[in-house]
Amino acid sequence: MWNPGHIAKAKKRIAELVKAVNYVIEIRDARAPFATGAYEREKLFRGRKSVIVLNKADLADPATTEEWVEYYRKRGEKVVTSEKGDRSKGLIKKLFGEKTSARVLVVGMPNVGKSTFINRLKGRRSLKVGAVPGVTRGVQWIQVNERIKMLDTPGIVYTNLFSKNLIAKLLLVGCLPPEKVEDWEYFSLAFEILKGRYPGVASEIAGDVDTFDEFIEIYGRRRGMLLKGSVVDKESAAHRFFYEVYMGKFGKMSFEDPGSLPISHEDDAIL
Ligand SMILES: Nc1nc2c(ncn2[C@@H]2O[C@H](COP(=O)(O)OP(=O)(O)OP(=O)(O)O)[C@@H](O)[C@H]2O)c(=O)[nH]1
Ligand SMILES: [Mg+2]
Repeated sequence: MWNPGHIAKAKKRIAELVKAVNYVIEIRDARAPFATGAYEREKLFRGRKSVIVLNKADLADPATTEEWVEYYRKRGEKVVTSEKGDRSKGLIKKLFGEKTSARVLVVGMPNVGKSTFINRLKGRRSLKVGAVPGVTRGVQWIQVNERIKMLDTPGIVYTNLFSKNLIAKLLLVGCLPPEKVEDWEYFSLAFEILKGRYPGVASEIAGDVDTFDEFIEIYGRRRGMLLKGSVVDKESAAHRFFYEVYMGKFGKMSFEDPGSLPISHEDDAIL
């Protein structure tokens, strides 16, 4: 599975850099806040004050996001939501209140919107962002305003992605590039999760289908993704389909809710 050298390196650097900050902002995807927290949180943060940001809230089901906010608040976590179009001033107030100064480490999985979030706070695009995981490769300090400095970092994940459910959900929100998913089983599982929660997405495209194989055959043909002899290029079609899902093309969707959680990512592995 996907664990390029730069992720392992990034974790090492983060473990060092956390010593130089007094605040950690943890960016998660509002569509799957549990799955997108699958990294060594306690080990990395060393007891620093932290806040969970449920980002891309504009792509998630608003009622489910509300449930997540409550869930984390009840557990004593500070949590805020963020979405496309949020203004810098309001966000800074929500995050820091009247605090005089802060040095902040921004962490999270690949593609959850870390760099975008820092740009949003700064009020202009100073960091490179992109629609595929793995855009930020190194760490970089950004002066957000006179009193707040932020450190952008590359995306991190568990070194060992042991849970199939977890992999499927990370695929649905774009933390894992579909091209790097070697086993078709993960596409099928992700499709089951999507179809279980939003049956209309599959049926609108392909009618009444049971399996991902049947679905992608129809989807690929409708998109004209054909090889020689009019055979559907299933692999490319699958990649394109999951790209469209994570980019929010099929509307607002949430892939987890607090009521249906395993207790830990380790428990998720045996489900
Ligand atoms: N709809 C929506 N898209 C967002 C939001 N935040 C970020 N994005 C998009 O998500 C993609 C990833 O954004 P980045 O800021 O590059 O994410 P990152 O976490 O820095 O990614 P890496 O550096 O690859 O780990 C880009 O296409 C952004 O435009 C959001 O709140 N809403
Ligand atoms: Mg980035």
